[in-house]
Amino acid sequence: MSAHVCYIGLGSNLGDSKQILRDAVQALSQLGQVRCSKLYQSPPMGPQDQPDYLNAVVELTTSLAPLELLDQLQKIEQESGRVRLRHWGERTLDLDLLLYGDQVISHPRLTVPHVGVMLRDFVLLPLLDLNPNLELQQQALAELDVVKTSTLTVLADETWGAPLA
Ligand code: PH2
Ligand code: MG
Ligand code: MG
Repeated sequence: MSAHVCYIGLGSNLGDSKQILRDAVQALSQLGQVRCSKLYQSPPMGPQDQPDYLNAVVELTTSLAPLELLDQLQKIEQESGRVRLRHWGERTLDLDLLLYGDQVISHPRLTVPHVGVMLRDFVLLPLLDLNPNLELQQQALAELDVVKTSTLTVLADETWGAPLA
């Protein structure tokens, strides 16, 4: 079965977010080969009366089909004890399938590329850590204004997700 290079957005702003994201990287590594972006702190998009988020992106090379992968992502979210209090509000773990190879998917359960990819600095900066030349709809992501003007805080380099020795 052929492998696909996918990108998954990770976010958390409830609980021990760094440990929750680290555990998520370990769980994702059971699904294929992983590479981690840097770890970022970002102000909340949506309701402002919620804590800052930790955000990162994982590159996953997997032979799972898109909906199989989505099932696994939702399972990891649930197993992390996911709590989601309101739309665009605080949550313990959010795993978003951002890109699946260069496929365009429009399905009741899954839209790929993810609607937020071109718009959100907390997705774009970590994506560019992993693939600085990434293009979407013939647009180099590194050239987007939202990237050039971003003020996200880098909390840790690419080694943050590696298992502790
Ligand atoms: N996720 C949300 C809502 N708002 N804000 C930031 N900075 N990062 C997120 O991952 C995020 C958010 C719901 O998924
Ligand atoms: Mg999300
Ligand atoms: Mg989500």
